[in-house]
Amino acid sequence: MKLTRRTVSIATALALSGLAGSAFAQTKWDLPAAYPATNFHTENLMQFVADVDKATAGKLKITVHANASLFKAPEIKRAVQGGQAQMGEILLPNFQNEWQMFGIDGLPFLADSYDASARLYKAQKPVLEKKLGEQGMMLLYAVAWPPQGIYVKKPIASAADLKGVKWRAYSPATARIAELVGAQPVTVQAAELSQAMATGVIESYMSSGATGYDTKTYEHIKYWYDTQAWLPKNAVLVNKAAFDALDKPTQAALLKAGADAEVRGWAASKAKNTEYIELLKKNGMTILPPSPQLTSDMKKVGDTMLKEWLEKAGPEGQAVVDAYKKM
Ligand code: PCA
Repeated sequence: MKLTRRTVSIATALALSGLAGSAFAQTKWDLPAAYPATNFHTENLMQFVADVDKATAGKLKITVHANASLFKAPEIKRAVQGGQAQMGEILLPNFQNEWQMFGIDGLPFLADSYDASARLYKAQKPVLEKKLGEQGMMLLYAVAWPPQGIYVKKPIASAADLKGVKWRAYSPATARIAELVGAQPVTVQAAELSQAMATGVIESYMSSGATGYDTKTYEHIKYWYDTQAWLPKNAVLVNKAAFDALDKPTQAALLKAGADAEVRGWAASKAKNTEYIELLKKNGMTILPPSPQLTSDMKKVGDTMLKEWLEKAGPEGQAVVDAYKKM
């Protein structure tokens, strides 16, 4: 073929932009997530994906599979580890039984505000990154859910009022809370929560205003006690081999978009918390502060759980708690 001036100039342009040879080789990744498309974590993921698309000029296309449509919440971590998905979003405390440190942000009243939660993340992050690294993954970013309160059908004055109640758990820690207050735990992930309420499988649970709104909890449960007990985090993971297979500019674009998503996600969580609570009220839910008795009962539950956690987590856990308390 005789090279015209035009083909030469296109080839030169491609070479200069670093796209030669791979200009049409688009990389496609899947990103399973467990929460609905309208949830603020998922919206943040969509923005992240758009940012990556833009920064790589369409070279890395990531598809978000919301609402546990590709993998169920407890399966996402293993899918990323095994490379069935190149990325995934998990709820860290879901994996506490595998390694206690995954569950530190699921303990009641260890970190019960956005500021405390950000400090706990800082203390936890080095060991979290190390552990995920050993498992062939990278922590791209993590964002806290809004503070957790108690959804319950009837007004409660103390933890004793939760005895015998069918209680939805989403993690080992939320199941342990049920045991400690004498409720009956059933583990149900967010994607199945609406149905579990509709069929009467559960009548109470602890979670954020976000999940109460996402799942239309107000259609079944009328009270939410704003205990602000803990702020569990979602973490976005990347399979390390998939990351290593990307070219350097694409890797840099992914890391930059991830860092931006972390900042944006924490701000959205905070701002949306107020919005979600307003939306619950608008839909007929009564939002109440916990009574001093209920607060002190729940704090006692938290103390017991921290003690149990430290026993299992050992010196590594103690070191993270100590580092956090010094911050
Ligand atoms: N919503 C998720 C986890 C924490 C939260 O606020 C859920 O209830 O499943």
